[in-house]
Formats: sequence, structure tokens, C-alpha cells
Amino acid sequence: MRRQEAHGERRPEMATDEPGPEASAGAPGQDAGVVPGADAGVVAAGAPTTAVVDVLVVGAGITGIYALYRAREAGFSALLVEAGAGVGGTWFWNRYPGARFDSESYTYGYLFSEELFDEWEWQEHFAGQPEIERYLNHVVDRFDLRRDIRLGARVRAALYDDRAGTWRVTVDDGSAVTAWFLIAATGVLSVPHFPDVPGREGFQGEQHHTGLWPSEPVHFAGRRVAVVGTGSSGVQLVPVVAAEAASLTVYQRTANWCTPLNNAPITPSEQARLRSEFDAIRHTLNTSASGFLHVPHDRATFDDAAEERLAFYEKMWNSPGFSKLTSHYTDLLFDPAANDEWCAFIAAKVRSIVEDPATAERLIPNDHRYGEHRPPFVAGYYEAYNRPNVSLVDLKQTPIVGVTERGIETADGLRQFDIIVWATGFDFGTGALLRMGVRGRRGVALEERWADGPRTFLGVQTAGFPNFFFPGGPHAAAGNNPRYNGDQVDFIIDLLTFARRNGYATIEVDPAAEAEWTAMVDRGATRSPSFSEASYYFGTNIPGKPRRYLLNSAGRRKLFKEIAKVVQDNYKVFGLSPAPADALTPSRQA
Ligand code: NA7
Repeated sequence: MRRQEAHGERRPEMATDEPGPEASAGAPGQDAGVVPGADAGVVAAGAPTTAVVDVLVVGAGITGIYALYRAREAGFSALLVEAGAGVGGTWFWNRYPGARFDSESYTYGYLFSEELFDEWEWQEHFAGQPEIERYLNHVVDRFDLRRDIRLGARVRAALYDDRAGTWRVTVDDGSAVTAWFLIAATGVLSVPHFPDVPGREGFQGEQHHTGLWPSEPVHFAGRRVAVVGTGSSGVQLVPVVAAEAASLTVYQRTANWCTPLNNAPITPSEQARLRSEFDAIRHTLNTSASGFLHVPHDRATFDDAAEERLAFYEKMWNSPGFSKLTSHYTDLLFDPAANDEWCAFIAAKVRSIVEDPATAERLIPNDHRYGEHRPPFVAGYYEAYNRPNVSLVDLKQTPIVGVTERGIETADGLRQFDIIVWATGFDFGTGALLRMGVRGRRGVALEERWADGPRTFLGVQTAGFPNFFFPGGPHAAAGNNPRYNGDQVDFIIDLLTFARRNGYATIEVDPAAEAEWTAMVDRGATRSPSFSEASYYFGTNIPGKPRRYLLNSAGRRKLFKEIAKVVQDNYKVFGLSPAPADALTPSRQA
């Protein structure tokens, strides 16, 4: 048997008369010669050929990197394939000027290693994209993960082989991978959405999507620029472009309740405090409902007198990032009157910042309350409209008619541009999973099974797709994403380890448990506090997409509770079965 260089650690117990990886990968249906934890004779990462691994991770974002780390630490052979030319996922693709965290840097990064936490000094409370990308590259090198990462490799198809119990995954670099377990860490904001505007392809200038930003710098200086979209990405980009471009025209369909991010450098004494409080920080982040460090408030709006409320709102306005949601009055999202007061406060701020009253009015939302859409956090956004080179077009009054070779035509005429930036969002939640050619038992397509929206158990598995997991996908988070996604990765790797220890190779969730979790998500989505149906969390920004809730409406505590129950019950909710009869016994026990 020709054995190629193993990319994982060499397994001394692997006898040479065992079926080779090429045979296994070439025809898993006839040759199920590998079980999890047993031989994983795989090829070097980067080689466009065939590999066999215990765990194949798709996506080198923050979740995928962690899944690779955990899988390897648990003794599984693992490979990660990533479509991008670098690691980082969202933080690789969204490299537009102004892109940055709006969760505190040290709450978003990894917590599995105190050494890592100690040695990486985030420069700002809310790091910008270049620093985030550097951090993720550092993690990959620090834990020697790069040797198991293949970049520039987009998954084209993932087929479950009923007979062998393995996944056969084909990648667009010409390679194929056979894996026992397939972990799609493909992200929720990874398929950019371009609006279906007539003539878009024919524009003769430059055009970019914030979520597909090129590595080479885009030069705005002296150019006429359009930014379409005023979600979190658009409002981060606008002040940066405004400072450089000859002119900037912002096309807004829906105004958002933007409040200041209140970023700042992390001082040496703060760095020292972060280090010394690592255990407490990790504990809070690993247990809090939101996955943030912010301390919840203990008062409701009308517990305070008008004057006290004003002082509190001022304090909130000046507080960092999401604390405006997590540390606000307890009834902010439950009592419309309470919410209206906060909105009135923000509206007054907008009017006080934006000099042109008509522009100010257009920037104030009139169709949703605070928290019904994902709130963006800004630095210099409203101020940008005071520059003479910046103007705002309200698409509700003058909708886009089309894009011509020279610019954007709205109901009130054509404006000419050198650059158009589409900050128009993503096919959230399910976009990437449904484009990966996933076929489960009996060839059933994931897009068929989810034709009416995703059905999941804990946002990690769907029935009929054994050994297929999707942490950080639909029904996953409702707070600081990496914390939820990390909980799911931990759960999955622990489950895989349990299965291996007990001689199981096939893991498939009970459809009844899936139905229950999905119904719970749907029920919660109609209750306060929830995002409105107009938000992309219901998929409504994508024409034809089923209107189903895509987050975990019950929150993290419910996830914890369910996980504890499942573990306590020895994972019985998952159908666990041994590998096909001719497969090897797992060689390693956890
Ligand atoms: P978002 O938040 O989905 O924002 C997309 C923006 O693009 C939003 O203002 C949309 O207006 C606008 N949009 C979408 N389609 C159109 C069309 N056809 N015409 C005009 N305007 C349009 O995406 P972001 O990238 O800003 O943020 C995504 C996430 O990244 C964010 O939530 C954070 O988690 C980080 P609409 O509101 O739909 O009227």
C-alpha cells in the first residue's frame, strides 16, 4: 500500500495490512476500513488529492479554527478546508475600511488557553479587522493548526455514504476528502447578498461588496463613491470613505438606531487587569446569557424619575458597544413605552449632531423600535453627514430604478459614480450551508429538507444527515457569537469523543428532538424580546427565502440546559450506532 505522508501525528498502531486511505476514500461504500480514532492515513494539507480523516471542518473562521483545535486535542485526525486565501472567515472577507468588532476584543477571542489570552495584547477594546486577522493567524500558528488547513479550497459537494457511514466531500481544487464526521463551520454571514437591481453587472466603474472586499486597497481619494446599505457594515464604512472621497452618496432604505461604539485603546493597566482577572472573565463569558462581560441593570425604566432616566440614557450613550442592550433598563425590550423613551433620546442626539434638519429626520428610524433590528454601533457616522461632500438618498422616497454604466438611477434621476459599494448584507444563517451540495441519507438534499426553513436540534444537527454538524449556523446564537459557537463546538467534540469511547461511529439526532427544538425556536421568535420579522434574522432580506427565525430564540441558558440534559442522558437523543461490520475498532480511547 502506498502511504502518503501523514499530516496528523503518525499512528504507530496502524498496521500496514489495513486498507489504505486511497482505497477507502475512493470507494467508501465498499471499503469502510476506517473508524473514528482509528487509522487516519491522510495526505498533507495543501495536496489536491484524496484524504481520509476522522473530522473534516469546513471554514477557517473563529468557529472552524476552534473546531479543528478541539478535534485534534481530542485525538481525532482532522483537516480543515477553507475557500478563502487566508484564515479568518468573516474577518478575512469583511476587510472593508472601518470593519471592526462591536463585541469587546477580549470577549470575542478564544478562552481555551490562558497563555494565549496572556500573550495576545489587543490594542483596542474593539479591534479593527487587520488586528483581528492577525490574531486569528497567530492562533493558527501558535497551536500549529496550519498544517491541517487547506486554503483556497471551496467545498462543492458533501455526500453521505449510507453504506460506509462516511462523508465524501469534493473540493473545487480537485481534491476529495472522506470523513467520518463533517463539521460545517461555514458561518452565518458568509454569503454576501447583492440586490437584484437591473443593470448592476453593466456598471463600468469599480464595485465591491463589503463582505467580499479585495485584499488590494481600494482608493477612494478624489473619487465619486456610492454606498448602498446602512446596516452595521455600511455605517462603519461611511465615515472612512467620507474622509477620503471627493463625494460620497449614501443610499439608505431603512434608517437604523445607531449609537456610539465608544472604542478606546486598551491601556497598560487595563491589560494587566485583564490578565489578572482571566479566570473570572472566562467564567462570566462562559456562563452569562449574552456572552458579554456587561453587568445587567437592576431597574426598569419607570422606576426612575424623568431626570434620572435622562442621566441613565446619557450614561448608556457613552457606554461601550452592546452594553446599550445588555446593561439597559430591564424592560427596554419588553415595554414599548420604555423603548420609545430611549428611541426619543437617540433621535434627539441625531438631531443635535446632524446639522441639516432634513437629513437628520431621514436618519431617524420611523418603522421599528430599538432592538428590533440588530443595532449598529458607530464612530463618527452621524457626523459624516455634516461634511459638504456627503449626501443621503432615502430609497423609501426615491427607490433605485437601476444601475447604468455610469451610476445609480433612482426615481429622481441618475447620479454618476466611480465606485459603488454594496453594503447590502448577507444570506444569513443558512446561506452557506445550502450552497454546499450537502446530501444526507438516500441522497436527500439539505436544501430540500430545509425548504421551509432550517430544522435543527440545538443548532448543531439535522435528522437524516448523520455525522453532519454545523456549529455557529442557524438556531445557534443570540448574543456574542463566538461564545455560543464555542459552546456548540465543545458539545460536538465531546459527543464525538463519547461515541468513540463507546464504539459508535454514527451519530444521528432523533427527529422528534429536532422537531421540538425547532418548534421552540419558532415559538420564541414571536415573543418579546425578539427581533422583528423585518430583520434579516428571519431571512426576509432574501427574496424567496422562507420566513423562519434563524437564531436561538430561547437564548444561551436554554442551550446550556438542553446540553446538560443530553449529556446526563448519555446522548440518547442521538441515535448512536457502531461502524459497519467490517470497519476497524477505534484504536484510541479518550
Ligand atoms: P445588514 O445589516 O443586513 O444591512 C444591509 C443593508 O443593506 C440594510 O441597510 C438594507 O436595508 C440594505 N439593503 C439590502 N438590500 C437592499 C436593496 N435592494 N436596496 C437598498 N438597500 C438594501 O448587513 P451588514 O453587512 O450591514 O451587517 C451584517 C452583520 O454584520 C451585522 O448584523 C453584524 O452582525 C455584522 P434594509 O434594512 O433591508 O431596508
